[in-house]
Amino acid sequence: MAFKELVFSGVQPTGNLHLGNYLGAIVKFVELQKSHQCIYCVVDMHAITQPHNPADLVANIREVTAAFIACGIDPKQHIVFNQSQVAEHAELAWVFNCVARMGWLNRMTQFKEKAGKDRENASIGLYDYPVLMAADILVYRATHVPVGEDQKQHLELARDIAQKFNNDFAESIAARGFGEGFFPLPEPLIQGPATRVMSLRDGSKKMSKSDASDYSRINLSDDADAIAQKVRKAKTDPEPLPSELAGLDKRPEAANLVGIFAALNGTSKDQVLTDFGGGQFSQFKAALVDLAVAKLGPIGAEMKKLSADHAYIDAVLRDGSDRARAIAAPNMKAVKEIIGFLS
Ligand code: AQP
Repeated sequence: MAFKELVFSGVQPTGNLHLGNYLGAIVKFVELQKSHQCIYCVVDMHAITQPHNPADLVANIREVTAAFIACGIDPKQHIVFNQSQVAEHAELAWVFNCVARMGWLNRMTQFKEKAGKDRENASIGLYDYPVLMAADILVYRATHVPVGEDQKQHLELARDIAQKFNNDFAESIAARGFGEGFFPLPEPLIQGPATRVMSLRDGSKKMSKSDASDYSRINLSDDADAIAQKVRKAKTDPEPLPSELAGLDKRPEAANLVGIFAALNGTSKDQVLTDFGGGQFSQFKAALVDLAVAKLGPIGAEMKKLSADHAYIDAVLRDGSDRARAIAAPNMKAVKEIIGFLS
């Protein structure tokens, strides 16, 4: 069965929204609006899988929503909402809990990284996170999911869950006129020069919201001075920049900065090396500061302004939630019928 193309993706409101979230995900969200119908979600239910402060969570939900809009997402043409306002996410997640296998979840590397050594003490929600993520996507029967490289494994799990549901209930699905499968197998969209932006302090670690060092990341809320300081202090090596891509092998910090420059400038890493190869890092970093300030400065300013307008942001989320629910509810009703619930 051919599914109507629909884009879905989400960002957790866990604070410190950064350049990795922007280049790995949000820039693509903005681009896809031109060619697809899109649903962008502030995934607040994922944000409670680890200890959180309620007052910060409310502020962070508004901040991510403001960031979406400041970056160029149009909440009128597309859907912007927060996950917890659409109960069908949790409802479908329970059904998927009964479809997904323990063995599949035991392989998830993000849980291992986030739970660390104290796995016995991690929340069940953190372990189950990828199942809820599958429900987030599939409750809309979304076909395309723009994400950073770190979410690839979770997307594969979502595909496995969709496939198993389609197989397990094939007869019931066909009997209700849904052809061979009720759920599409969602395609990850992971492209471009910055699918995995690394920490500015350590090129082997992903840039992340939870890194204790603020110098490891550029926050979308950083002002020009903070951006300049962080880029200048970014770890590099003593060699000049190479003129060809192969010269970046085993130079993770240099490769990261070149990738960031390319993504911010809308060019390729090759082009960046053609322009800056052979030169010193100080020159390249000065150009990167100018570029980053020009691109991110206006976004940060707009984000702050919008975040403070609670009435506007809350109205956007309410309207988006109503429109999201209008798609999710009939899909969930069909799932209930397919699996044999009376509804
Ligand atoms: N460093 C990154 N490079 C490229 N893409 C990234 N993403 C996250 N970090 C990078 C992408 O941003 C989107 C939203 O991510 P998220 O908020 O749902 O969660 P996350 O991946 O857990 O983000 P963090 O910053 O890494 O948080 P912590 O520190 O809590 O682990 C996703 O599409 C993600 O791929």
